Amino acid sequence: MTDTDLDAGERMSLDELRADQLRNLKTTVTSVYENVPFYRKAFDDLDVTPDDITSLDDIAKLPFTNKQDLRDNYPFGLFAVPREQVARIHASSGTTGLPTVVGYTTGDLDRWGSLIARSIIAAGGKRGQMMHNAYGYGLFTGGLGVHGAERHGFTVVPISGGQTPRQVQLIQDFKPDLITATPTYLLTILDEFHKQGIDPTTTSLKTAICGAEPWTDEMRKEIEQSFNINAVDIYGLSEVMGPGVACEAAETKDGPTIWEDHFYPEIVDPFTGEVLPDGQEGELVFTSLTKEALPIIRYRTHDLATLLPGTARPNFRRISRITGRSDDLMIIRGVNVYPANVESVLFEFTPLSPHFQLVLTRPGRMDEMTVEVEAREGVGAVELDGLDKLVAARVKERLGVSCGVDIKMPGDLPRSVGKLKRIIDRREGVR
Ligand code: DLL
Repeated sequence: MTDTDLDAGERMSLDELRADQLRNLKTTVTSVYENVPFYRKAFDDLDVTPDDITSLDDIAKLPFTNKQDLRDNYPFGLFAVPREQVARIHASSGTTGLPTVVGYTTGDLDRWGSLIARSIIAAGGKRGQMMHNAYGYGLFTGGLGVHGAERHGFTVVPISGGQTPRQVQLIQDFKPDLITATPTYLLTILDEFHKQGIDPTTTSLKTAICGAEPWTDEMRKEIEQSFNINAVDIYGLSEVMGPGVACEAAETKDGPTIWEDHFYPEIVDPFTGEVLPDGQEGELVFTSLTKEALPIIRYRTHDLATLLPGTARPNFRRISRITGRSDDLMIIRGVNVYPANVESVLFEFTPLSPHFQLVLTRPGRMDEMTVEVEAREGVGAVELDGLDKLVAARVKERLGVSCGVDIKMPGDLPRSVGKLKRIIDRREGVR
């Protein structure tokens, strides 16, 4: 990484960055006030106008936007430009209800592509390299979002998710330097290497850029060692843009750097909405600064994280790894647990593979959680004897929650081709 690899946005001084952010915040706020009836009403309800924004701190005067607001204005009600100026539509399915629909002008797509290139370079990629893109194509922002790298000097292989034997073949034949996939799908690809008898450490791959779902440093180590590559974390969400809102730098691997010249971050108390100081954990909130088709004000992500000072890009703050989404919070006998917490514990046990799911039941009045986890290939009965009890005891010790543990044979659990569903909810009448 040399200074010449940095783009103009990354080279701004802190003063220039703050001035740029304020200028773009004012433009964004004016655009939504004038063009989006939903925001006009929300601003009027709070008695705030674009003229009230004279410093970045004034952002706290603005209303929040929730996923439900996108649904209430389905499909195009929050767009700030005429539909004819929208060049691309994406949507996120969500588990219930209407999808949330997002749109991009050609300018938005250009900026997105530049941020993808910036992310790949931060991740350790170099222009001229080939990228095997195994994020799903279609309405999901992962595939087509990352694909934007093709206009910035990268060769993109648009394989999408699925057809796993073919993924292995194309990695072997095309010899890409970079791979993009959810961490759990990368594990599925890893299994396929073993199945085909190919040593995954011998591929051309140097870097994996993984995101779209929570994963732990333990999982990173598993991926890095199994493929003999670097693995970095990329974060994003469709309502704010898609992949590339933030990305980790290869040299520090200390949490995704937020591309703050385009997205202004805040952390708020998830219950009261009060803005919290940097360093305190809470819900991530983003305001877009440069989007035209769907500018978004103080979007409540439901992702729980901490804002940290910049390192590899000193002027841009980082997010800690996402602990979990508030939607994935399980409250087991009064104790809060996220799947990632369980993932960290399971990695302590070498006979266990990284393939696991959490089954929720409610046999009586209380919720119960059973950890279903596969043994690693080749592990014998002796090593597994009594291991379920040891794992349950360790989960209790580390997370404070009692659970059942059911150790499965390799291949017994469903595999991911994209975002993995970790929580299987079998509680009657819940949700
Ligand atoms: O998942 C965009 C994306 C695609 C990001 C590819 C990275 C790579 P959505 O489908 O709208 O967009 O889902 C967004 O996924 O609010 C988080 O809960 C979760 N998420 C995304 N990246 C990460 C990450 C894409 N690195 C939701 N770590 C977000 C943890 C992540 N969770």
